[in-house]
Amino acid sequence: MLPPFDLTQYYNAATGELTSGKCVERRLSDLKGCFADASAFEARLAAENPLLYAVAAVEPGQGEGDLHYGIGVLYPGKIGNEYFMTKGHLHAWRPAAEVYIGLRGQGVMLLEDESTGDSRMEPLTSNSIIYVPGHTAHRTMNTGNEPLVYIGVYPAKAGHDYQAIAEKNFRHIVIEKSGKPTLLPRMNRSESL
Ligand code: S6P
Ligand code: ZN
Repeated sequence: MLPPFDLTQYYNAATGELTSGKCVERRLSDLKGCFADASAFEARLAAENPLLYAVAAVEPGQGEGDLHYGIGVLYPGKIGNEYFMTKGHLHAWRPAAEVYIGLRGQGVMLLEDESTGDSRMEPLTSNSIIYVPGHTAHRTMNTGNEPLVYIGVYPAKAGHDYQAIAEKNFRHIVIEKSGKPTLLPRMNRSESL
């Protein structure tokens, strides 16, 4: 059956919109605890609960050698001076790596090695490619003014582990400083959690 292999079934390149697929939507309320400025988060949530991103997961097969991919649309916006972001996760099967391909918009990815804590910020824009090694927590941020659209390709058995991020969050934050995305250590992060 060919349709699962036809990207245009899921993504309209002309409009940048997801067209179908198993779509997950995340709103601001789903990202409680992710943003550094808790009072800015609560103030915004009291006013509205905007859609931050949607991901269409395409899962052609469940075999050992199969690949899955997610097409993500992350909307622009900020909470305080921190960009709209994804929840972020490690893969449940830790060795699983992932390749991100930027399709449109301007963003960055925050990558954090689980064992060393080493962090880096990589630009994610149209035509950029980011390799996320295994054992690496990853989170995407929209640093521009239009939707950020990207594909992430990963082993079928990768899975998602959101728990570690929910408990400790990333060691670093990305904020807008002097008009540019800037990587900073997170203040008040408890290592003992
Ligand atoms: C899956 C891949 C992406 C994310 C998507 C949303 O391995 O990394 O498809 O699922 O960017 O992020 P999150 O952190 O909410 O799953
Ligand atoms: Zn992933």
